[in-house]
Amino acid sequence: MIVHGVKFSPFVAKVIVALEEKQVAYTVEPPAPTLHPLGKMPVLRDGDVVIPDSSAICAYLERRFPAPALYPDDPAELGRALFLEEYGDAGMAEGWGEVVLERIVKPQMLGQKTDEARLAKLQDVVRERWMGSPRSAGGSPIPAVFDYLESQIPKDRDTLLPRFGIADVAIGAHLGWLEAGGIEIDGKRWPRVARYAEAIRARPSFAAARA
Ligand SMILES: N[C@@H](CCC(=O)N[C@@H](CS)C(=O)NCC(=O)O)C(=O)O
Repeated sequence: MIVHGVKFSPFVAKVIVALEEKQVAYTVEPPAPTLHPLGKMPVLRDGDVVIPDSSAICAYLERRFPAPALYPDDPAELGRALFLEEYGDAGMAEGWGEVVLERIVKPQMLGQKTDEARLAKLQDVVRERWMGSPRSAGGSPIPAVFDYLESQIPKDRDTLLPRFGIADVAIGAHLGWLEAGGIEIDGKRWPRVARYAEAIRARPSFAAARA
């Protein structure tokens, strides 16, 4: 099993966490943009099988290695888990790619200087989405990411659904943007998010995705 990508991408982290949870052996190799029709990472190679996209890969891994299950059997729980995965991949990830490009990729990988003024504007945009009063593309008020997550994380459990699964894989991975962007969770305002983020970060599969 080969995962093409770099570990600091939360989308790559999703795949690594799923492989770790299922105890499948894998290696991480450099991004392979020619294997992805959108030039993105991750891409999974399993012999002759090539799968782009973290969600497609995780669903593939579930069928290929059914235990332990990461997707609920119950239809309502499955619907909720898949929405939370999509919320992470779309709602949480939005805007971060450019922040990481300016803050990390340019100086550390491309040998280019960070455009500090551009970075500050990009960071304001993600702060507004995560902690402010954001609106949808159509102008409707929507909950800030931290407010929505606070409403979804149970008071007394460190998994979103009764059992650890794809929702935690995705939401946990996308909480990883915070580190890349230099944003801390205010535990007084969002106590459940702060507790959940700490618990998920300590899980061995997530530690392996960072190592
Ligand atoms: N929907 C895709 C999103 C993947 C994605 O956006 N990956 C980013 C890295 S975080 C990427 O490859 N960006 C490079 C590019 O777009 O050229 C997935 O779930 O895998």
